[in-house]
Amino acid sequence: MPKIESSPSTPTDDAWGERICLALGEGHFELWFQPIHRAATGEVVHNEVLLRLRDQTGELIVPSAFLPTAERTGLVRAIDRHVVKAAIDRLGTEPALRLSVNLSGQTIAETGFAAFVQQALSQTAVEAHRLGFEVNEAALDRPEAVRFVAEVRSLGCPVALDDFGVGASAFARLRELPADIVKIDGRFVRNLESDPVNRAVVKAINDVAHALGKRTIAESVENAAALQVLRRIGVDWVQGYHLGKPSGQIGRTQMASTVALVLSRLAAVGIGAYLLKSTLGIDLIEGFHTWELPIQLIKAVVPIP
Ligand code: G
Ligand code: MN
Repeated sequence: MPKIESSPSTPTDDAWGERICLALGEGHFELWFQPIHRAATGEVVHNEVLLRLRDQTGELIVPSAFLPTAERTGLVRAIDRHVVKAAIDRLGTEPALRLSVNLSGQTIAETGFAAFVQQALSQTAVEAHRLGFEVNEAALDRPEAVRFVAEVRSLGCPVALDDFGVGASAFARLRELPADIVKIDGRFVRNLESDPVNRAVVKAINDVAHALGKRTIAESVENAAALQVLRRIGVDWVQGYHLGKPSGQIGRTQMASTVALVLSRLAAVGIGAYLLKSTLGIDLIEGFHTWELPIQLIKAVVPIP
């Protein structure tokens, strides 16, 4: 357990501090997961790790109950290390899985945390691109935090700016913020279908992020109408109760999305082959009508007699 910085603590902090130390020592923290889907196809691209504390009565406690104490006492750094280690262990057992882990400002400003990540990855031989991090813009006010982000990005870990749009940052700052992904804050997304101002905000963030070469995620997608609007705007990925609630199980691509994905890829191949033949006269398979290609491909995938 790392040395904890002392700061004025309250009786509530003392009680929660003890519970947190006990939970770390005895394994009472659980990783929960919420899937992030490709907006166009519904396919699950990765899962966000969300922490839960299981108390002695079996009740689940959400981070908003214990994080304020953890932040005040510095225990949040031990919690973040625990979560990163547990996430990497999970990645080690599932080669196709990708996870993103939330980190606090204190953790990413800590000297040696990037080295901790690098060592934990190399011990388990997990590829860095499968472990992402989510940090908020306020955390990046400290130069040490910016250095951490540069270090893990150079290892290959994707970094997302969490809850973007509600902090103090202007678009001008987005250009300087070192991140691969922008997560559009859920407050702009929840009532998207009925609020034209929020639609304009989401479109603006999405356009600026794309112009800067970053991917976008809309958080808190709660209904089909909001998802429809996000697809029209061109947001890359979506997350929210409408698509998948946080759960103890990893979120996976549903069968219907898999079928939609296979069909859309087949259609793309068919259209590509048709364009090749009609514009360049290139026949992919001699004596074969290009319009037959999607049918043949479907037959290859689905066993039709
Ligand atoms: O700040 P961050 O994006 O890491 O917060 C994730 C939190 O948002 C989690 O606690 C999760 O339970 C919550 N959340 C996830 N999806 C939804 C949603 O569709 N609606 C609402 N209101 N909250 C959500
Ligand atoms: Mn997050």
